[in-house]
Amino acid sequence: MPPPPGFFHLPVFLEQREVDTLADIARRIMEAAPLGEPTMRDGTPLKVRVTSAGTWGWWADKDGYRYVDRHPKTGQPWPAIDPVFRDLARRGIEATGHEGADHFAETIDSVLINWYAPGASLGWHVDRTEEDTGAPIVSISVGDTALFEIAGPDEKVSRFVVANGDMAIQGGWSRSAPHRIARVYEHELELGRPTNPLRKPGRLNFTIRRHRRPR
Ligand code: MD3
Ligand code: FE
Repeated sequence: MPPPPGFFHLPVFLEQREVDTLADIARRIMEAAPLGEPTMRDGTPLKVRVTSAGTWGWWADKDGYRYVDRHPKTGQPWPAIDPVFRDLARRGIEATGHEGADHFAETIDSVLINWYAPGASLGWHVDRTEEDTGAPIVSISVGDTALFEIAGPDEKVSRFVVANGDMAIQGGWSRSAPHRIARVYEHELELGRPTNPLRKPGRLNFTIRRHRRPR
C-alpha cells in the first residue's frame, strides 16, 4: 500500500552519531522529567512510557489526554527543547519539499518521548490533543526496530518497518490518520544490537510537535 497523502518515511535520515546524541539528550531529559505511565480515563495503563521537553508536555491520566506546562509528578517545568530538535524538524520538512520548514522549526513547543520496553506497543489512535492539529508531526526512531501501521483514506493500512535513525513526517491528510505501533522487534538483541544506542533493549521515539497555534 502506498502511504496516505502527506505521510513521508525517510529511512536512515540520521547518521549514527546524531542518533547517539539524541540518546544522550533523552537520558538528560528523563533525569529531570522522569518517564511516566500514561493511563486512559478509567485508569487502564498504556504500554508506552512518556516524558517531554518544551513549553508543553503530553500527559494522560484520570483527567484525560492533554498538554500540561509542568511535569505532573515533579511539579517542575519540562526541560527546554534542545536546538538539535529544531534543526532536525527543519531538515525533515525541507526534505519533503514542503514550505514553512523554518517557521515550523521556530514554533515547535513540544517534544514527546515515547519509551517502548521490549514487547510494548501503542494501539490505534489519532493525535488530536494538540490545539494546532494542522501542524505536521516529525518523528524520529531510536533503538530497536518497530512495525508502524497507518490507515489511508480508503481505510487500507500501510505498513512501515521503523528502524534506528529513521524519520517520519505526518502532515497534510495523514496528520489526522489513525496509526499505531503494532510491535517492537527484539531481533537486534539476539544479533548483538549493532545499532541500538540505548544501554538496554527497547525503542525510543521522539515526536516533534507544535501544540499551540502561533498567534
Ligand atoms: C514511520 N507515536 O506518540 S510516531 C504518538 O513511534 C505516536 O512512538 C508512534 O503515534 C511512535 O502519537 C508513532 C510515527 C513514526 C515514527 C517513526 C517512523 C512513524 C515512522 C519511522 C519510519 C516510518
Ligand atoms: Fe500518534
